Amino acid sequence: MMDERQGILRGRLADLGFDAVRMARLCDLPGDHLKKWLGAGMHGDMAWMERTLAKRLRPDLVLPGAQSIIMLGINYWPGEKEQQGPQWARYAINEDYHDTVKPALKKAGQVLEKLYGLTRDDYRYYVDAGPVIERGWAAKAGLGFVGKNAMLISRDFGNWLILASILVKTELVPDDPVRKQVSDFADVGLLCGKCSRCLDACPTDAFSEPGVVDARRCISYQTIENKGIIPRELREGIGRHIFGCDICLEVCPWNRFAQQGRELLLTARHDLPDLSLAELLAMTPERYAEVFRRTPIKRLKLRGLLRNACVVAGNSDDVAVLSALIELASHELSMVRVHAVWATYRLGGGASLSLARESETNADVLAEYSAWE
Ligand code: B12
Ligand code: SF4
Ligand code: SF4
Repeated sequence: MMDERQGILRGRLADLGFDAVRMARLCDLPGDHLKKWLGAGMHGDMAWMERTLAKRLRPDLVLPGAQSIIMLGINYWPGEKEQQGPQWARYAINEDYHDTVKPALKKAGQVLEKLYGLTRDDYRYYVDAGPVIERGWAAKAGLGFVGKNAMLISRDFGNWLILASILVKTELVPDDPVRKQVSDFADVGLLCGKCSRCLDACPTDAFSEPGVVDARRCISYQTIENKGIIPRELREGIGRHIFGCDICLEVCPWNRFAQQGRELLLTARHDLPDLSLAELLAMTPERYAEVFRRTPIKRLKLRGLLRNACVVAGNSDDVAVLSALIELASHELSMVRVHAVWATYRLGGGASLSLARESETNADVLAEYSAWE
């Protein structure tokens, strides 16, 4: 079925900076998978995922009367640029996409209003933070397929799309999924064939099965979402990852179709990968606020960044950072001290901590010392 307005809509959305635009008709979602994932506690401390379960499964609870969903992809592939020092997830080396994509979604809403005679109450848009199973709807709309790495993989852009969505109280002509026989959301690995590179490459064994990430074991969760102590057994696997992880995306052969992003909705922060480990370990609150203002990293707070920097330091062989670590082993926050003690021992500097240890009273930090005896 042809619809002229829909053609105009696609063009306008592309002009606004959305690289992929696909539509799906809303329907009930098979909720078993998400319920099982939550039931097994794989969401860790992300309690908001439990609280929003009903809405995630029933878009009509988010927007009563919604009939369609527009799924949008923003290509953020920066081109092949190797990061020498601490590694940042690629999406994070930009100003916060939550802030830069929202204004474009607002304009997209205005386009919808004009074209379809809608009002502000007839649609709702989200990027990442809404109660929408974005990858499921994106697969349904044919924006790509869900890989064994759980990512929505596009045949035009590989693994490098940020997703956004607009629920609309209008019937739009739905697009086909990448293979027509796809009828639900569970076709994980549809175009993966025998490949299992992502599952094999994960350094912390976070995949409980293909397509299912146990967030508690995922570096992305541990370095971004976890606000407390990173479990000891996962620290080594974190390697050089200071914020997020792209390993299971990077190894995917579908990235041969990746194209450099237009950067219409993203503002690159080329300075971030240049920050050395020593600079990160020496961050002051003032410098942290200045450097990470407007980036997604601001939500980590200085304490989270110092914690992650300690883990990266403990995985390095850079003894030049030992003095900074020894200083952090007396930091006012026990969470930072725990990781600084771990890293200091890993770099062979444990003997220098005897004074810090004598004055230590926190149980978590004392447990870290004991682990090294
Ligand atoms: C919570 C969350 C996380 C958690 C949990 C990740 C996970 N795999 O679920 C953590 C913090 C670990 C995380 C990490 C990352 N995330 Co994240 N995350 C989310 C968030 C907010 C919710 C995802 C969710 O509902 N997870 C629960 C699981 C169960 O659902 P799901 O995998 O998304 O959905 C699928 C299943 O339900 C499946 N399904 C249904 N029935 C069945 C049955 C079976 C048997 C199976 C196997 C599957 C299945 O259908 C859905 C689609 O496939 C979304 C945004 C959103 N609102 O959706 C972003 C999102 C998924 N994340 C995103 C990104 C970019 C990342 C990272 C790459 C960030 C980084 N570089 O560090 C990593 C990648 C990790 C990975 N391989 O998944 C993007 C993904 C874009 C894309 N192209 O796929 C999203 C969509 C944000 C966005 N708006 O762009 N993330
Ligand atoms: S993002 Fe990293 S840690 Fe998480 S599942 Fe992928 S490879 Fe494993
Ligand atoms: S790396 Fe291989 S198995 Fe993993 S998502 Fe890509 S194609 Fe699928």
